[in-house]
Amino acid sequence: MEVRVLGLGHIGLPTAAACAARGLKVLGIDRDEKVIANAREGLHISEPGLAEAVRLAVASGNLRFSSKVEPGDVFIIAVPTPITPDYCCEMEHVVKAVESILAVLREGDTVLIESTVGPGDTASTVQPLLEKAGFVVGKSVYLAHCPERVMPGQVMQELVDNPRVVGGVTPACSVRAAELYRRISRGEIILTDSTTAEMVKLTENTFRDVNIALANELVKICNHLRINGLAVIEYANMHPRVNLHQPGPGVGGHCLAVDPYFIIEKAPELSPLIALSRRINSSMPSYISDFVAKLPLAAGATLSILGVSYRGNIADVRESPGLKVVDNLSRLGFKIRIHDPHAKPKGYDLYSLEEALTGADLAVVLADHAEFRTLSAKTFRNLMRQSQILDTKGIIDVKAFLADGVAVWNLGTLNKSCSFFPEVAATGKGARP
Ligand code: SAJ
Repeated sequence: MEVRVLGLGHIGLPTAAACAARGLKVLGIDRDEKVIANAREGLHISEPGLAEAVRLAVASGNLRFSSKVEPGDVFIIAVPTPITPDYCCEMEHVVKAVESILAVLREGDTVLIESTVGPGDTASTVQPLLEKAGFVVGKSVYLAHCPERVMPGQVMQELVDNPRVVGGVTPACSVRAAELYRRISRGEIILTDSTTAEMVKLTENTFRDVNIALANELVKICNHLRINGLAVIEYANMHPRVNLHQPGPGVGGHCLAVDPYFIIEKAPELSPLIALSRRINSSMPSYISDFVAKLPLAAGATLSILGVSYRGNIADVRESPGLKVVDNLSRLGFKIRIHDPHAKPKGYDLYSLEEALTGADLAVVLADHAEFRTLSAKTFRNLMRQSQILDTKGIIDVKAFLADGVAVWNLGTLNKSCSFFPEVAATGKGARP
């Protein structure tokens, strides 16, 4: 089976390496020569195990790279589908990628769309491109949507272990598409239609976005009621059928912060809950910066920002709520010193932990990197001018820090007078992010 992977990004490159590791002959294709040069080293994406997997695949002779499409048996489309300014799914890259294979497509070939698209898009946008080129989809070529569902940071393992939903535009397409996934996946392979597969993917991320919006709304309500919202969530999650997610500074990344809009686009009148959840999560950076603005800090005080990637332990800053908080705080006139052991956002100055904390008036934790979980109260106390922390990710042991002379707010205690037992500030452990 000769596989062609179009788009060597966060999904395409790991997928190409995973296919090659299973003995398939793979050509990774990208129109950007720089991406191809980097891909050979497995370097342009920071993902544990990826560089090594690419190196091994290239050394085995199973993985090659090119900017030109070649004939093959299976074409995997893994190009970006950004969101347009009016919150729709931008299909331009998918269309161009599919058009680029038409000249080499042969009878019996399979085209797999892994890019996240709106419900119905594979059948309404991609199928006509193949038909216009003279193919009969489901007979002379096969077309399916098989969404990627891997978590950044554990992509190499999840690519192989996660179940795959294979949605053909005809039943024959599903059967053909499943052949590839049976070769590379240990997870269950579920056969369905393409619109269902598209909706499954979007539903997974929308479920998380709506759940997180509820958690964020709950902490706002609890701060208003002067009770600890993190404790409420932690204790409620002890019920066997409750699974509230973790409140935080907002929702980032290119999945949860984007995918719900692709559902709204197709049924705006029917999706008020999904739309409202997006608005609630998008309001969180301002909720955090408004709180900081109300603290008795001197004008131009120095804030030490711990973590700006959109999620813990990764370098990705796409749609990062942490950076939105930083931008708000800069506009308010605070001096900002960012420390992030993973991310290197363009246009922002970065500092070592010591530089960031020395002389600072408030530390703001905006990403739950593992490195921050082991910091001691002493580090903050010794370096900061005023040793106080706003922990938006619920990772600081409030009780221990308070006992060690460091003031801590978290999302459960933004209304400081709320704590009935100030030391019982929940850790957020009960939430299952
Ligand atoms: N977040 C919270 N509270 C939580 C969980 C997450 O505020 O309880 C925030 C994170 O901090 C982050 C954002 O939400 O800013 C997104 O985080 P995430 O943990 O959902 O991770 P993603 O977006 O990197 O990956 C998701 C995953 N989807 C699901 O778990 C259903 C992943 O499996 C998908 O492959 C990926 O989206 C994708 O590509 O669609």
